[in-house]
Amino acid sequence: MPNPLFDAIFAPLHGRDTPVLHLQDGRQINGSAFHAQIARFGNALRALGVQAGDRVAVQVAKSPEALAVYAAAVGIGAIFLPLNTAYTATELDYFIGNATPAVFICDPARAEALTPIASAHGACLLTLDAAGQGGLAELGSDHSATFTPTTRAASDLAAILYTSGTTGQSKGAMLSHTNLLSNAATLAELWRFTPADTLLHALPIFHTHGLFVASNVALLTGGQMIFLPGFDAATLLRLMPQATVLMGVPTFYTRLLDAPDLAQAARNMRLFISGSAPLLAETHQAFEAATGHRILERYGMTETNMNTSNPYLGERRAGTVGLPLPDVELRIMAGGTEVPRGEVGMIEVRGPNVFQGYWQMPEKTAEDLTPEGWFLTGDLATLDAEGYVSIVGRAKDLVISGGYNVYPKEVELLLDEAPGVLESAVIGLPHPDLGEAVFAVLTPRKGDVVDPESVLASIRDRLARFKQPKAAVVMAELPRNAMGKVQKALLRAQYKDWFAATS
Ligand code: MCA
Ligand code: AMP
Repeated sequence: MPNPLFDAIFAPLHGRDTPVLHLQDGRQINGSAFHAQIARFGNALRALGVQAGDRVAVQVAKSPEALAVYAAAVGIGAIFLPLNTAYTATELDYFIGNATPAVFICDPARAEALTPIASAHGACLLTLDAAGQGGLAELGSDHSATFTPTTRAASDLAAILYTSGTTGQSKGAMLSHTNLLSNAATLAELWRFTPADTLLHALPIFHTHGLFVASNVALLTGGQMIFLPGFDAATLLRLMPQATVLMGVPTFYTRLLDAPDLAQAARNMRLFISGSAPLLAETHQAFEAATGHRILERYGMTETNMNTSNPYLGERRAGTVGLPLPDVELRIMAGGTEVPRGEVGMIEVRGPNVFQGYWQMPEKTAEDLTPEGWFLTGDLATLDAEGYVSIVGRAKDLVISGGYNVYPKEVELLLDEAPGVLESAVIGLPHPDLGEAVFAVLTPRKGDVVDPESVLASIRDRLARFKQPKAAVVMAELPRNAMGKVQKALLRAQYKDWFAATS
């Protein structure tokens, strides 16, 4: 196959005269028009000199054109690198410096601020705004709508997605054509996607969930998407009667449950899917009581795409992430051996979905990926008698806030630099809307007085907003165990009701 991912997902759009994308304003884009847009972008990027294997970095608002850039980059054999729109210039400097893309596409409003970063790392800066206008669109309009994809092997890279690290340093997960395509095909079959499906798409398209799980699966099966710029409960309810499937993070579902008329809106829906963060069993039950639908929960990671899913036809068991996908091997390990059923260990997975390693970080790759191909997920889980996986904790120090991952180390490193702060501990606390919210405990240097608000203000421009603590407190010192390790579990227990009490 000349270009496995492009040929399977985007090439079939050529000549399709039915809609592929429906927009909030009622506009529809049919397959051939979308394919023409992809072709123009692909030809424009080629004309700029972008070659197979080059990185194409993108930090732009969600739009059909932004999705077309993904397809174009894959089509010309480049490696697509999407970046969260919340990242600050400081964070972007790291990503662009680490990935050294040939092209960096950003919002026109940020172009001036980001020009020095692009030039410092040798990237050509282009723009694209939320309405699909900007430098790239202008270039594209000069190019042909006829497109021949660049030949790629199944093992060649199609994308790099950065995932923060427990050391505070982000790592670029390298994903091959096979990684993405095999997972999309498996999910499409398991979840019974057909060309008759219309996916309500309200997730961002810079992470695995919205880009690979949602968009790839819907496009691979010839379906349609109602492509929304973000989540808004009222808009989702209004458009739900025209859709068949919704994919969301648990916050989508808790917010929908608060909305009136959910049951009426959900009447024609075929499937509700949740992932990226734990869905509370009580949310699952409340959703079923309100709509009659049992949410199908699945589990995955940036490095592996999806690993497990509750069944489509069998029992969707609340509080579990279901069974390993048909082509994914999963084992629960402790001390180098598999634990007996029911006991807690770390999830390891192996299969065509497992990534190719971290971009230019062979030592980090070796820490998480064994020579036999097992990926050490850092998630703690049990298996029940029927093989359902329940995630019970994380071996990695990670907070998941509204489906976004926040690695405390990255936040602590910045907080520790604030005037008067001796050290900090960042933890996740239960939050009624976000599931978990980021919270900081600060200790003062001897003789200093620390004002939590000023400390939080000092990191405001350096860290994406969703990573910033929603609240901070000062303690004389952090609790430590005999080894000197900060006892975050004690802090979590002490402040567990903070957001319940303040929201
Ligand atoms: C927005 N804010 C947040 C979050 N989102 N703070 C903490 N956590 C968040 N998740 C902040 C904004 O910075 C802003 O702060 C304020 O909240 C309101 O912003 P707004 O954009 O209006 O928020 P929203 O539209 O209500 O967004 C909440 C959301 C969104 C819908 C839950 O975060 C979202 O779409 N999450 C999905 C994330 C996702 O796709 N994850 C998948 C990763 P201020 O007002 O102070 O400026 S892939 C993955 O995890 C794996 C592989 C998997 O299994 O899928
Ligand atoms: P990411 O960094 O975005 O790749 O996040 C991956 C992590 O999200 C996993 O290692 C899990 O800790 C978590 N995760 C994803 N889906 C679920 C789920 N359904 N239940 C619990 N945790 C999940």
